[in-house]
Amino acid sequence: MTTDTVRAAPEGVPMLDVDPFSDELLRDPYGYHARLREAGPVAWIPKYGVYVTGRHQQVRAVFADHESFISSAGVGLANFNKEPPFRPKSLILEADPPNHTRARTILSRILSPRTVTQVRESFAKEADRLLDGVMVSAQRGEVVDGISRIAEVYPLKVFPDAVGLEAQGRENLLLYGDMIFNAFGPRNELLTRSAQKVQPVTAWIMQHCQREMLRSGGFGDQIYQAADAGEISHEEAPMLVRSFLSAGVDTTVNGIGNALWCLATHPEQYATLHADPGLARAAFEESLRYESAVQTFFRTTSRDVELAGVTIPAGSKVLAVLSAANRDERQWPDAGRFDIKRRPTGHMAFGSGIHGCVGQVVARLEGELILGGIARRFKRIELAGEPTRRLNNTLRALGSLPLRLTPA
Ligand code: OVM
Repeated sequence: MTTDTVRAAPEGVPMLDVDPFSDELLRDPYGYHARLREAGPVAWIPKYGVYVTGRHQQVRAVFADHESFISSAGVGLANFNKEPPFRPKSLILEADPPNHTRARTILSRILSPRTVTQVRESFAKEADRLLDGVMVSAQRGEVVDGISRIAEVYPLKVFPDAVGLEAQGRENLLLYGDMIFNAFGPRNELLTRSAQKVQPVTAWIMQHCQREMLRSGGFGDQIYQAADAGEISHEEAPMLVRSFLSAGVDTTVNGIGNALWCLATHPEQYATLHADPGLARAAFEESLRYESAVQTFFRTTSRDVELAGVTIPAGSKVLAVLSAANRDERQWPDAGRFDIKRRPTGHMAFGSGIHGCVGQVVARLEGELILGGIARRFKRIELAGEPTRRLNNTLRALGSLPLRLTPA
């Protein structure tokens, strides 16, 4: 089956004749998101023959009902019950209970709030070190690229350090992330191009999931300790380390990059943050709502299931547009306004339910430390040129973000 198969909308379901994975809509998705929410609580995309929802209530309902909207058939467009997965399935992302529960229990223990108190000091030191270097550039009057100097550097340092990965070759993590997040979409140009490097990058990733490659005591080693304790098999352990290396870098890179973009384009909001750097955590949270790094995930129906009055037949793919839910006026007053004082509890940028981001405490720590460090050092943050986009089927990503940072 090709992705060009056009299928008529099921009776009573509004049709949305768009390609959400086209360059045009990936570049600027917000007009289509508004049309998606207006079309109805559930709509149909003929190009891919999938159901789609972009309202907060329904996105939340899909994630809440993990027995009807399953993950084991893949959380991308591809249905793993009909075609083989492009890589061995993730033991946590692409799994349902009870298998999912075993993996989730281990990862949520390793990435617990207690862990965050343990790594906080070293993460803070690295943020300070990085931003002191940015300060030197700013004092010289140089334009700083918020992506290559800040957003890519910081997560690529602190998270792999915590996992226990050697320093050499970490750029592979960015290439791998780009590829797997493209692979949740259709087999378009974007996927084809990023998948060209798949062999050497995948080999590097899998090699670095082995116990001998991981510092003792790090997040990776702790997975092997769980295997020693009999919670998972020793064959499963490297696959769970792979989840760290898949989900832990490109997500936070873009969470931070998008937050910098939000602040640079909303000077009055940055002034508020600069006046009270204690708002850093709230500012990061609002930027996740407003400009979500992970835009979409699919689910697959395990049975005929009703969603907002529409009966979705078993075996259907359902596209949940997290970023559209995050700007749904039904949920958020003045949804299109970036407001760091909003406290957007219940946003969908980390998903929700049993598959809700297991690393969110670490992601928030990284965002808070970078935004707080910037807020304390700089009076203003402004665009010094046009940002460029790095298009990805799932991630909202910037390729470059030229910034003028004014020391306080
Ligand atoms: C995984 C995985 C990969 C990508 C994303 C993700 C957002 C998880 O391999 O488990 O969660």
